[in-house]
Amino acid sequence: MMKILVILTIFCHYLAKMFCQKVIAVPPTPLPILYSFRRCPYAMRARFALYTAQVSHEHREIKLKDKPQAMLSVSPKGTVPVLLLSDGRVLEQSLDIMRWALNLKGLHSEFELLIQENDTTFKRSLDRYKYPGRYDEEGSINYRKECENFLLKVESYLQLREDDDALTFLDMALFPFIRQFSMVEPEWFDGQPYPHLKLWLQRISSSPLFERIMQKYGVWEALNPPIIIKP
Ligand SMILES: N[C@@H](CCC(=O)N[C@@H](CS)C(=O)NCC(=O)O)C(=O)O
Repeated sequence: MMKILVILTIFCHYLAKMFCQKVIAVPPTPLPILYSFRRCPYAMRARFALYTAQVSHEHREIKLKDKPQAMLSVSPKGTVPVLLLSDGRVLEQSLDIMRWALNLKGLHSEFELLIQENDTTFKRSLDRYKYPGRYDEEGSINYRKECENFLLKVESYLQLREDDDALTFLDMALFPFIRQFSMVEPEWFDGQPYPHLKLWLQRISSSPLFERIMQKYGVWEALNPPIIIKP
């Protein structure tokens, strides 16, 4: 069994090299390992995908201010989420983890654009809106307005979409960030006219899936028994 795993690891190493993916020389792990931080929106979208695709994995909760060496040695850039696959491949971007878990080959270009905008201009303005003291730039109301340009696009998309319960790749990718926006000034947000967006937020926030991905875990310690997630 061990021999087969070693041969498999070497083969995957070779394949990943061919396709320029990062691979590290670690002993094969029985299950993929997810380094995660509960409130991180990138980690949330990765967990959404892993749970939806029913990928069993080990969950390692980290502190952003005290990242474990085990994580930094597989991914020195030091952001979460990081997924270490059983064959030694390392996925260091939330969208890569989602694509891998959901076995996604391609996405409609309109959705790609929305996700790209979310991860760049919207995220930038959201951070400045959320932490007005941290950035010595324009006032937070201007950043809120910038965020709203994006919200309007999502609202129009949701308005056209058929109502169904299944969470899509786009939902998982955007929801954690838009939820953050809605929580900066909840009373102000309640008074705004985004009927489809509000329903969408409400539907996902109250879903059992969301409750599961937001389960609280203690910070990972190598000596403690592993937290195994079997979605
Ligand atoms: N492009 C990355 C971004 C991940 C990211 O920035 N995560 C934040 C937490 S939400 C992080 O780990 N920051 C490092 C730090 O705060 O030290 C992804 O999509 O996974």
